[in-house]
Amino acid sequence: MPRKEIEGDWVMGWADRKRHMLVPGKDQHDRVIYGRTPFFEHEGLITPTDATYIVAQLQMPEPVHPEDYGFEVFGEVERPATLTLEELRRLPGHTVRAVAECAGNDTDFWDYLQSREKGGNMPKPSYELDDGEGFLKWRGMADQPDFDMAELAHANPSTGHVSGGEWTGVPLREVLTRAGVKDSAVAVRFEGFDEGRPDPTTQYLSVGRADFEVYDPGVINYDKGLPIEKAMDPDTVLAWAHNGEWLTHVHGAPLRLVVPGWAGNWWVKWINKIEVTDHMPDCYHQTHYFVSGKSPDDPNKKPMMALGVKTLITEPRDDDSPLRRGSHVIRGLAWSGEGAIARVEVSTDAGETWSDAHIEQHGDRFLWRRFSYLWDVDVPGRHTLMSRGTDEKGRCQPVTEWNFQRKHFDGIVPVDIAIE
Ligand SMILES: Nc1nc2c(c(=O)[nH]1)N[C@H]1C(S)=C(S)[C@@H](COP(=O)(O)O)O[C@H]1N2
Ligand SMILES: [Mo]
Repeated sequence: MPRKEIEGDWVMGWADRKRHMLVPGKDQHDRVIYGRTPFFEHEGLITPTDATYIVAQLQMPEPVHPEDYGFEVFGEVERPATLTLEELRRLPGHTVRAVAECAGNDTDFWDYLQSREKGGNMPKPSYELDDGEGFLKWRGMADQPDFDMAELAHANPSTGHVSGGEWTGVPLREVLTRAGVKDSAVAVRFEGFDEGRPDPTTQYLSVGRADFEVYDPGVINYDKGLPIEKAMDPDTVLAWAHNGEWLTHVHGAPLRLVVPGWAGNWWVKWINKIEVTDHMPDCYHQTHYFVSGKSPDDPNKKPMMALGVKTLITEPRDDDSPLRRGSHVIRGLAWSGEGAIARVEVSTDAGETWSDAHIEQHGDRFLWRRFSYLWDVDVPGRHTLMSRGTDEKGRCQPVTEWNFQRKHFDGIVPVDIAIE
């Protein structure tokens, strides 16, 4: 195994190990707007803030000073109100630890697993962090006259859009209850103060082709309409703090929504308005973008919500090969969108047989669990390692069906190890 670099920054005057940070992707104004998490370096469950992935669909808005900040609560409520951060902070608080995963995380693995099953030769998508340049290359490309989809296809690595975090704020239901939600409430629409026209390139990239019409809503504010049941869940939080510190601007300061178990796009950042509605609102990123279905013109497209069940082997990795005969630890992370992980199994023979792994249990339903398995191997040659998770609801990996946008990937990704 190559020796890992341990020299890093000087912290409080002393040499330290290397700190793992995301590699930021910047927009044309040099604002950090995108970044992937180096989760292979995780030794615990909480992703440090500087390593937490970043996605902004429209633009990076101008920051709002917390003292100038307020948001409106209106619609199907008895007492519409404008709340400041100070007022919000007087309500009974709540801290939730949860995995945040972008719906598009690992999207290229849909194709990889299909190719592998058919004996094809698509290379395994890389988990390596890039320099953030790939992101810049495709942004806005669909609006260029010489736009070429083939060139674009795998322009941007899809991995690393997942982090574990601790979020502190107030349960959304505290705010809704105080405002007097009416029985007619069906959804709660959150609107961010970021605005822009959704880049059609995003959808071409997601689907993998460009021979269909992308719905163009024009300039919009980012918004989502959360169904009232999930809005009233005690773990759905309006958060102003992240990992023990004030929320940073890129992650949605002064206030963002935290929806444990549901894909990142529900976690609306930079909240400006909270509108209780008596119908499901037609939000671009809900009705047109983060949807399941068989094709772009499938009449049965549906908004995607909870994540499936997922495990990821973080150790060993394909490029650790060859390993010596003997005893090796297989280690990884497991999470689910509908509750705690109850079981993780590991296979060292490409899925022929499975054995239970050790799970580091804890009390946070929506935070990932570390698992490990001691692998004794004395047969040289190629070995294929796999892991699969089961959650407390009995859902077993993989859960999510293939969909044309290739969102919510939760397939079993094999790790190929050569033993010498
Ligand atoms: N206002 C607003 N909220 C947003 C977005 C956005 O573009 N604007 N992007 C969403 C998406 S797609 C994801 S994956 C998460 C990313 O959150 P993070 O950048 O804090 O990791 O924020 C969500 N909330
Ligand atoms: Mo996302």
